[in-house]
Amino acid sequence: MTYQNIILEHAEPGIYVLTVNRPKALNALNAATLAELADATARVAEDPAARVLLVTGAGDKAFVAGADISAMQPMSTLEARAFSEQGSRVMSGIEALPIPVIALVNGYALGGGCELAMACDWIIAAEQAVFGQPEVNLGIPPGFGGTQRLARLLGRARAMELVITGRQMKADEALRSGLANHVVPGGQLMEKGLEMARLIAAKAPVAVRVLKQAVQRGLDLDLASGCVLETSLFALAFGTADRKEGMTAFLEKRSPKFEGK
Ligand code: DAK
Repeated sequence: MTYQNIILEHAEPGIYVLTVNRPKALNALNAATLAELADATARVAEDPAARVLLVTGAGDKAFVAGADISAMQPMSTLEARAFSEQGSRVMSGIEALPIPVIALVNGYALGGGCELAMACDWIIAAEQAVFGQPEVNLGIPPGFGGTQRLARLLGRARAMELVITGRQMKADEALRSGLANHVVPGGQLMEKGLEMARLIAAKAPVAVRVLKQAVQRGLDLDLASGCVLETSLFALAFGTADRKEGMTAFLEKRSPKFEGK
């Protein structure tokens, strides 16, 4: 598939950058863009050498300003349902990638944009980033998982307030409320993302994948079951050559060289 609305770059070994690229519509998500995002996600998932995916928006104004309102306005209920399912599948596909996915939120992340950012494993925001679920102002609820992921990330009361009032939240509030992990000046966003991606890419790849699974799957389990899951994943990682290398390097007082085996 050739892309018209997104850019997928292999920026550095193991590091992919996915950019939603419709700056004239503030990178709003229409069906074609969602289809391209699904394709790009599958391509990254199929690359065994992939270590980290960074997701961002083109231009300095928007990450993604939401689902495309002009595409949604004439939809029938059934078409809207299919659109919502398509969007939800894309968000779940990103969430299910075996490698860490970091959202670099460079501007407006509203509606489907906030949902896309929340489907990533964590968010680094530019100072000018603005988050929100303003769908209520259009007479609809969020349709790509927003009510569910926001409540899980921020807790019931904060999420409820945001989706019901539709108010916008600036980067400093996103940081305070736990939606964003870091806030940096806009010009430093990509460098900060790459810096973190390089750090992750240098870790033992199997351990990183196992850690993502342990935290993500464990949150859906009770504590005892989560600890059983952790033990299984621990044993899996313990059997790798990288585990031997990591421990040997520590004892030999040198840096480990991990190979993903
Ligand atoms: N869709 C389409 N075009 C958009 C857009 C969007 N979400 N956001 C902005 N644009 C377009 C504008 O129409 C404008 O186009 P032109 O007039 O230049 O052709 C261009 O981008 C620049 O936007 P503005 O002129 O408005 O720029 P401003 O700086 O004045 O304002 C803004 C920036 C982000 C505050 C404003 O554009 C805005 O409020 N945008 C809409 C934000 C929003 O409401 N987002 C949520 C979208 S709804 C469901 C399925 C899916 C969903 C829900 C339910 N089911 C089936 C149940 C998902 C819903 C959403 O995400």
